[in-house]
Amino acid sequence: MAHYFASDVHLRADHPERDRRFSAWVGRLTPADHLVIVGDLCDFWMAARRGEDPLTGCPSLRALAEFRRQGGSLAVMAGNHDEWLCPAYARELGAEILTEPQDLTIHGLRIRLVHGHRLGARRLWKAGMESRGFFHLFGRLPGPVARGLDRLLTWKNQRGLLADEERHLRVYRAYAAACRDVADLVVIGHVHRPVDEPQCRPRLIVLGGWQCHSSYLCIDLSGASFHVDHERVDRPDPTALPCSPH
Ligand SMILES: [Mn+2]
Repeated sequence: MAHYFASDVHLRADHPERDRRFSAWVGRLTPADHLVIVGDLCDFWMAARRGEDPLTGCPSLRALAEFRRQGGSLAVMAGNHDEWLCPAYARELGAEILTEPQDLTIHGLRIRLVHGHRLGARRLWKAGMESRGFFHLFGRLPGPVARGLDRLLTWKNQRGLLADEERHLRVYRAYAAACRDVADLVVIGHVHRPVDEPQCRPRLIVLGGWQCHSSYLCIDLSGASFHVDHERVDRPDPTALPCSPH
């Protein structure tokens, strides 16, 4: 029995390799395991445009529902991409929805969980995209317009990616340091570059996105171990750069 944490899978129908890889990983969990998704399980594009019927055609969501049906424990925290999909996660997947910040103690290890987009590093225009109004508007746009907007946002995110990641990581490190009285381990998502800083107190782990690797945290009786697996990415998304935007 183990506790697993992953985030930023960014499931979307036009990236089936990522979907297959994550669903295979979920399929290897046992019914005695616990899984926490720390935000952005689904990408905004899918969340906005398939909100009423999220399970159809998505192997990863079906795998999560099956994991839950067999007795596995599933909890999901909202990210900036999928906040409006949380009622569907609860209804369709049987997931417990976690609010942030979330504090857990597992085998004596005190853990602070947040997705990371609300810690103060994101740009104001991105915060505007998290509103329910924008979500519904995007969901009603004609397909070609939505895809064009999606490509524009991806391009804009990629342009400033390294600086953006560094800005977030500075904020994350300060946040983790401020949690030292309440946590031994601070686990954050949103930034897609996986980071583990075991020398820090508390230890900071950025779970990393699933665009071009599989990464997750496992906590069991032997402690906390962070896994980043590049080898299972047999066919990376052709559009993915070393790390993709959050
Ligand atoms: Mn995010």
